[in-house]
Amino acid sequence: MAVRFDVVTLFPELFAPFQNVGVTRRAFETRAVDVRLWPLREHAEGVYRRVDDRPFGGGPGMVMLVEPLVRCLAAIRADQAAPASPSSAQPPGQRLPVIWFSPAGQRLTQRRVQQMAEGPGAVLVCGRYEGVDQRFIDAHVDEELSLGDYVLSGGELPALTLIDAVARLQPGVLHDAASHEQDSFSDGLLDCPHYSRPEVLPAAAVGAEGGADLPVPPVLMSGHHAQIARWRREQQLALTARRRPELIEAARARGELSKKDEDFLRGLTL
Ligand code: 4FN
Repeated sequence: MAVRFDVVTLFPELFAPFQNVGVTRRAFETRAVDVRLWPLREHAEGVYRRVDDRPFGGGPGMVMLVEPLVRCLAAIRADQAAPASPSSAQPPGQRLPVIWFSPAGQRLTQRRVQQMAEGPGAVLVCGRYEGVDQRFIDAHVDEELSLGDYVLSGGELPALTLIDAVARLQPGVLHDAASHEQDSFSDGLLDCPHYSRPEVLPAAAVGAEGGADLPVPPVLMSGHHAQIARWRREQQLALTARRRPELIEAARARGELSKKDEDFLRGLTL
């Protein structure tokens, strides 16, 4: 089933470029991911087409108004029930959840991305200014998602992040299916280091004139597939244990560390 994203935003032009480049382009071309942009300003009224106003109680900044958002959401619901362009009618009774991006939300995880990649999609509401009138969130938002703890100027980049992460999981988007499984994080560990040509990099190529040349780790040139797989696994384990020990703990809790892995980790000096 296609994954449909209805995106409510004051800046729809931010979304177009992402649909035309890279591995995710195929997901949009094949309509495996169907992004529909809903420019919020079109649902504003009056000569000034206001979408924001000053906060009651005072204070700096502006707040997004409920009413344009509610009118926009009604238009989305109508289109989901009887789409102007086909292929994305929701099965009757399906109501795509409304997601609001904010630092108050649950952190977006690969697990949630995988769930979303299986469909049917969501309405993504992108905030601007200081945020939205709380009554919109209370009445219409099903889920709040956050990318992390920093100040952003809007929810568009979080929405694009989610769309990108979902798009690349669609069947046929990554070149080989193995890319999925070997992905860092499909096994919950950080990725191993990668190397390509040349086999020996002259020191001068990295600006270290007179220093030692830089060979690729010899095991990768050995042609010994089992040893290569073990080396990569151990590189993953070592990097993850040092940088993101909580991910080792989580993998252990899921029963994903072998006896060999545990022995390796025990011998590791952090
Ligand atoms: N940000 C914090 C505290 C208070 C406000 C903000 C903030 C954009 C609409 C929300 C930010 C970060 C990660 C959405 C930040 C995210 C946003 C996100 C976001 C405009 C209102 C706002 C976390 C630093 C304590 C602005 C921190 N993931 N307000 O950034 O939407 O999704």
